[in-house]
Amino acid sequence: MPTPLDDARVQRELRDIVGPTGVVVDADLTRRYRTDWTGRFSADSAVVVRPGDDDQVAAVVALCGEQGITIVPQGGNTGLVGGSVPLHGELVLSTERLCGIDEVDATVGRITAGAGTPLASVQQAALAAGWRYGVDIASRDSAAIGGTVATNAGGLHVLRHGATRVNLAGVAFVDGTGAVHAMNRATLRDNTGYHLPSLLCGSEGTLGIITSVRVLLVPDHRCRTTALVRFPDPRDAAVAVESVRGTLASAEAAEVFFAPGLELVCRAFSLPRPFAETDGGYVLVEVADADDRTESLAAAVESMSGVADVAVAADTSGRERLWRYRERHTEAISTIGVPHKLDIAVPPGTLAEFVERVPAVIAAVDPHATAWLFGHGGEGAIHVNITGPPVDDDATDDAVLALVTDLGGSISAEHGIGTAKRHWIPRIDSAADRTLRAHIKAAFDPYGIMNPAVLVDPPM
Ligand code: FAD
Ligand code: 2HG
Ligand code: ZN
Repeated sequence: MPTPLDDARVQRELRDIVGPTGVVVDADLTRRYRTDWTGRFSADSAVVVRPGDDDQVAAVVALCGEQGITIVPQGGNTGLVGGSVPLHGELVLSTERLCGIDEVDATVGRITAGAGTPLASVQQAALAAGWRYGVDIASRDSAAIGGTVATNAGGLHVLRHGATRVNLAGVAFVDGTGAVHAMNRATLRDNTGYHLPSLLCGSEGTLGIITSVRVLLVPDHRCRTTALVRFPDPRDAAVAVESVRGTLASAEAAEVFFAPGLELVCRAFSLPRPFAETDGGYVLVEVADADDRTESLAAAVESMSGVADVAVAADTSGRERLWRYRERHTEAISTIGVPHKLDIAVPPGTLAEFVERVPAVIAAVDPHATAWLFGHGGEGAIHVNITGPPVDDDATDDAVLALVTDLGGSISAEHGIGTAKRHWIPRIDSAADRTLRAHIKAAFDPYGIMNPAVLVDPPM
């Protein structure tokens, strides 16, 4: 069925706002904007609009409001929950031209950047100023800083520095009516009522379009040591990774993965096995401080039960060699098929039980499915990737999420709800919670045009 976006007059008006190269409709050129990173979520066609400044964003949103055109904001399109692609004929509003570091304050440790700036550029600007940005994810080269705010990205250093919301000092954004809001206070403290940047953080494009971001930086601790520890019994690995938070104040990462994932990574990227024996579970711990904390790391590993092998590195290339076994899981899994991705968390003390039970829960629904487990075990957050089931068959996903909720866990610890998990919102939120979410959305987006298929379910 034709939509207002197919109307030549509307496309002309969009070109008038963003310039002739700012609107992309050619099927080959739009492919990368309309298929998600995993290949699981894809649209047949798209109109992509690339504004170059806040006023252009505001004018595009206002036009969409008038015409009843829905919008999917898009940064680097590395999101893993189907929230960044136009699955229902939405206009794709790409932030890629809102790119660049606007301000680096090396005295207090603060950076302001356009929403489309790659996360890696923000990280590099922080290092060049003698600081570090506390958020790091493996998609750093492609993910945009605005996208990391919109998803409240977590990643590898949440244990020490928190997820994006904790590191966020301000945003500029355009709401669903086309009004521009600059929430970038110059002060380091701000307690003037509702903290709207925090609300925009994790909103997944449902409240407005973030056009600029200000983040706070953390000290650049140069003394770093990484240990990779193998446990023949996977349950020991799950218990050990959870213990790091309480035993090692200088820990910046506590990650976990298991033998099948390690084997897949080694096979996919022709890497040597880290140890002669490979069965069981692995914990990767990194400490960072102004002084060398290798001894505390050694003491923490010593206190873990069931350790069989340990590899330690304090130099950059050695640490990277250990990290790749963990970081390359996502890419390795994509070499064998289109995965179903879950990013759950379970309450402290239940990770070992979850890890033990989840393969059988998946097998009971689909005996041919394979589960891949890895993630941020230090916070009880685990990625369950499932290969085998057809892309549109949610049965195994639902079985895992049912186990998670039975254990009192969270159905999203990092990646958000998107379209993939939206059908779970009525199962986890009360009617009162859902009404409140719908009211918040309506306050920012009264015409209901901002990513309407994502996160917030329609008012009851
Ligand atoms: P997109 O994919 O473009 O968009 C994601 C969502 O945010 C969509 O709902 C979109 O509408 C919305 N959005 C994007 N930009 C804006 C904006 N400017 N204003 C309003 N809404 C917007 N995530 C983690 O949390 N931790 C990880 O460790 C991690 N590792 C990853 C590793 C790999 C290899 C990959 C492929 C992904 C990983 N991710 C991780 C997921 C993903 O990179 C993050 O969710 C990231 O924050 C998304 O940023 P993006 O710019 O690509 O956003
Ligand atoms: C990670 O921690 C990312 O590596 C991606 O959040 C997880 O691929 C995934 O499921
Ligand atoms: Zn993750």
